[in-house]
Amino acid sequence: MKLYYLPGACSLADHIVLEWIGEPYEAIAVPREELKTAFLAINPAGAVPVLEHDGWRLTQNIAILNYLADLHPALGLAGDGTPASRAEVNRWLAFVNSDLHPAFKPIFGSTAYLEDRHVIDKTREHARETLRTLFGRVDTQLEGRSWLTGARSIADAYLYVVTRWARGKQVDLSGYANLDRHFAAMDADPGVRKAVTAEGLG
Ligand SMILES: N[C@@H](CCC(=O)N[C@@H](CS)C(=O)NCC(=O)O)C(=O)O
Repeated sequence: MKLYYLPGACSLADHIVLEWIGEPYEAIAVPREELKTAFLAINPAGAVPVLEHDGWRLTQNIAILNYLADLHPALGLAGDGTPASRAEVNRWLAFVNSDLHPAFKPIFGSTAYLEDRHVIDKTREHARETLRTLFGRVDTQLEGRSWLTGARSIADAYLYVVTRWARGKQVDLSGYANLDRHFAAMDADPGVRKAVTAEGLG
C-alpha cells in the first residue's frame, strides 16, 4: 500500500490512520514542484492524498479514510458497526472536509488573484473569523467527549490536521478548552507522533 502526501497537508490524516492500523505501507512525499506536472499522471487533480492498493488508485480524502477503516473493521475507526455510529463519523468527516478545510483557502493563498493587498488581507481576516466560528462548533461537540464521536475514529485524525493548520496560521482558538484537550491527546498519540515525525514536522 502506498500513500502520496505533502508534509502537513490533509494527507497527514491518512498517514496517521495508516500508523493506527500498523501494517506495512510506503509513504511517498510528492515534490511540490511536481504536483502540477509529473504528479498529474497519478492524480489529474494535482492534489494529495492518493492511495495505491492492489494495483488500484484512490483519491479524495474521505474515500481514502473510509476505505482504510473498512479494510480493518475490528479497529472501529469508522464507528462500531451500527449505521448510526457510521453516520456520526461521516457527519464529522464531512464537516472537516467540506466546511473547515475549504475555509482555510484564503489563508493558504488562493485569493492571490485579487491582487489588491488590502482586499486579500480582508479575505484572510474574514476566513479567520469563519474558522473561529466553525472550530467553536467542534469545541461544543467535544464537551464531555474525548473523541469527536465518542470513540477514536478517522474523523479525529482529520480534525487534528486542520487544528494544526489553525494553530500555525494564528486562528483565534482561545477559550476552546475541549479542542485544546483533543489536540494535546492526538499530538501525544504514538501513531500521530510517528506520522508527524516521518513528514519532518517534529
Ligand atoms: N477534495 C480533495 C482535496 C485535496 C486537497 O485539497 N489537497 C491539497 C492538500 S491539503 C493539495 O494537494 N493541494 C495541492 C495544491 O497545492 O494545489 C480531497 O478531499 O482529497
